[in-house]
Amino acid sequence: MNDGRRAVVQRPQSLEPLATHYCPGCGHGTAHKLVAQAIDELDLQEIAIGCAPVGCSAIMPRYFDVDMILGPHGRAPAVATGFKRALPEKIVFCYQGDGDMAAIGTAEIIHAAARGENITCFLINNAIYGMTGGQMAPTTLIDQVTTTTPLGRVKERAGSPLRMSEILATVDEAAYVERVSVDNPKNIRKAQKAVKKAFQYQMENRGFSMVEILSPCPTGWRMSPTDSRAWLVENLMEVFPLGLLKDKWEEQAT
Ligand SMILES: Cc1ncc(C[n+]2csc(CCOP(=O)(O)OP(=O)(O)O)c2C)c(N)n1
Ligand code: SF4
Repeated sequence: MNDGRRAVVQRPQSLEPLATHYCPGCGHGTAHKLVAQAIDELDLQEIAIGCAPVGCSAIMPRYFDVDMILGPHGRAPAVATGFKRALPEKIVFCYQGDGDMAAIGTAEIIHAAARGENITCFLINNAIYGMTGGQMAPTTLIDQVTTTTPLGRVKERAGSPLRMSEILATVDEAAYVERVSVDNPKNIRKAQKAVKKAFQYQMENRGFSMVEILSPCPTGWRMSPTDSRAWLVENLMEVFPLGLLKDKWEEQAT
């Protein structure tokens, strides 16, 4: 703006001025913005290194104006470990879908947390494999219809949804674990705080942090963007309740 007024809403400097390939109503765009805003606010653009996943957000290095690398499916925390150990002055983050983190990448994330790696991980949980056509993920809800569970996920055959945040919160060396959502502006503001805090913990050498972000996938869920937000609140949040699961530093202080 050149008339002396400041724009209220601006694109974060850490995001390229590009339209994304995400479907209408997809939560990845909002999650990207939250990560980029935190990078801007904490002045990390020159020292951040992002480890992108395989999944719909595999193309995210194109959207971010920070150093990024694409890890093999599920391996982002292992790649991030290497970067952080070799370049401890950098701020290293992983961004993973639930299929990426909770299926093929289960070992990498749990062991990164168990080692207390000083990295920041974001889990974008849409309870489905978005990119490959909407198959069941470990996070898929009981009775949820997917292309591989056309009659709904059956517990007796396919088990129950994995709650990664609850699992990681039990790991001794994990410092900070919180679950947030991008379904409405109020929750997006809370998510923004959590994303920023996770980066701050790394900056302060406090250890492993993870923020799980509940995120709509209207295409995979076969719903409109509006209906998918309502479905997220009514169903996903029931199984994946929002809130702080662990803050080792706050616990130690009390
Ligand atoms: C080693 C390997 N196995 C399987 C695949 C196929 N694959 C690509 S993306 C994906 C799942 C993506 O789902 P998710 O991580 O939940 O991300 P979303 O697309 O929903 O954001 C799978 C199984 C692959 N690319 N590489
Ligand atoms: S398939 Fe789902 S996760 Fe992938 S871009 Fe579309 S809405 Fe987003």
